[in-house]
Amino acid sequence: MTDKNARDYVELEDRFGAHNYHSLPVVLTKGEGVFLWDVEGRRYFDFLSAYSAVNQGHCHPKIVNALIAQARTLALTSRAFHNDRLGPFEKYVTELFGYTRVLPMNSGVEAVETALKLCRKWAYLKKGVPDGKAKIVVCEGNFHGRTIAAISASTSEESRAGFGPYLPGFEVIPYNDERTLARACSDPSVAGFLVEPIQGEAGVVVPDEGYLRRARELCSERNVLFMADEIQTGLGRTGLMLACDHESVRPDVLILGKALSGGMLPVSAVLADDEVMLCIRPGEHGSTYGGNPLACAVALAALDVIRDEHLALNAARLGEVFRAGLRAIRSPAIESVRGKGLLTGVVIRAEGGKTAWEYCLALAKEGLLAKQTRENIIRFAPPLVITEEQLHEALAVIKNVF
Ligand code: IF1
Repeated sequence: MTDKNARDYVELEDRFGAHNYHSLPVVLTKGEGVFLWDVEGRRYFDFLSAYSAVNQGHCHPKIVNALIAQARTLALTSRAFHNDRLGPFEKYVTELFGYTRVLPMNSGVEAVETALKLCRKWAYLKKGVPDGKAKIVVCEGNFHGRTIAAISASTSEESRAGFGPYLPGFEVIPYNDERTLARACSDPSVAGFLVEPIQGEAGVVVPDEGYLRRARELCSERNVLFMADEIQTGLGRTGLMLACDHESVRPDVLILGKALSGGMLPVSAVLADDEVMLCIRPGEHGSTYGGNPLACAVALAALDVIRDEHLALNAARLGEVFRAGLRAIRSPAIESVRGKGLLTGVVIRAEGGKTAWEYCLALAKEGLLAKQTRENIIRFAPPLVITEEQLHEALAVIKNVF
C-alpha cells in the first residue's frame, strides 16, 4: 500500500500533468467487475465504465489471463512480419460481425481516421470522385475523437477553438434529419456519411426510430458509404451487439474501439468488405502497434466474454429496469431520462438546484461514479456484467442523492 492520500495524487497530476482534464476528485486504485476502489479504500459503483470501454467489467479474469499469457509469450512484432495472433483475431472478428475484412488500429480516433482515409480512397478508385474533391458528411454534435481530422469534423467550440487551420472536406448537417442528408448525398463528390448511431458526447441523443434505416437507404441510393462510429455504442452497450442492429442496418464501414479490449489496452478496428477495404494497398496505411499479438489475444478474449456472458442481452433487460427506476424517482431535478440498453442520459433541470457536475460530486460521495456531459446531462453506463441486485442497489444510491 501507499502512504499517500488522495490529495497528494491530485496534486501530483496538477503539478506535473498537462491540464487537459477536469476530473472528479476521486483517486482510484483498484477495480473488479462493476466496482472501483479509491486510495482510501472506499468502494464505488462504476457508472461510467471508462466511457463504455469496460463493458466486460473491470479486470475480467478471462481477459486478464489472456493478457498475461500473451504478454509472457510475445507482445509486439510490428507488421513488418506476420504473427500467429493476428490472423485468428481477424477471422473471429470478421465472422462475428459479418464483414470480409478488418483493419486493426489502437485508439478509437485512429480507427475513425482509418475509416476516413478508406472512404476517400474508395471515392477516387471506385466512385469516380475527382482527386482531392471527396467530401464526408458528418452530424452536428458529433464526437469522433481528438485528432485534427476529428475536430475539423466537430461542431464543439471547446474541442475546436484555437486548433486551426482545420481540415477541409467535411460537410456538417443536423443529426436525426434525413432531409438534409438526402440533399447532402445528392452531391456526387460526397463519398461517405460518418455517424454515431446514438450520439454519446452530445448527451446520449437517440435518433428517431427509422432514421438510421432511412440514412442507410439514402447512402445506398447515392453510392455513399455509410460509416458507423460504434466505438461507444457497439459491443453490447445498447442491448444488441451493435446499435445499428436495432434497425437492422449494416454499415459499409464499421468502426469499433473501447470495449474491444475490455479496458486492457487501446484496441480499435475498422471492418468493411473487399470492395472498400482492398482500396488501401500495402504501404498506404498502418500503425506500429496495430494488430499486435497482445492486442489480438486480448480482443479475442474480450469479444468471447461479451458473447459467452450474453452481455448485450443483460444490457437490454437491465437498461429497461434502470430507466424505469430512474423515472420512478420523480425528482423535480430530473427533466428527462433517455437511452438504450445500459447507455442512459439523465437531463438535469437547469433552473435552481444543483448542476449535473454537482450531482456527480454528490453521487461520488455516496459511492457511485458517473460523469456529466454537456453541462446538464449525466451519463449512466455501468459495466454490462452488472446484476439486477447491484442495479437496484445503485438505483437506491441515485434516488438518495436526488
Ligand atoms: C476523452 C466523450 C465519450 C467516441 C466516439 C470516437 C472516440 C470516442 C463515438 C475516440 C471517444 C471518449 C474519449 C474521452 C471521452 C469520451 C467521450 F464524452 F468525449 F464523448 F465516450 F462519450 N468515437 N470518446 O465516444 O476514441 O480515441 O478516445 O479511443 O477523454 O476524450 P479514443
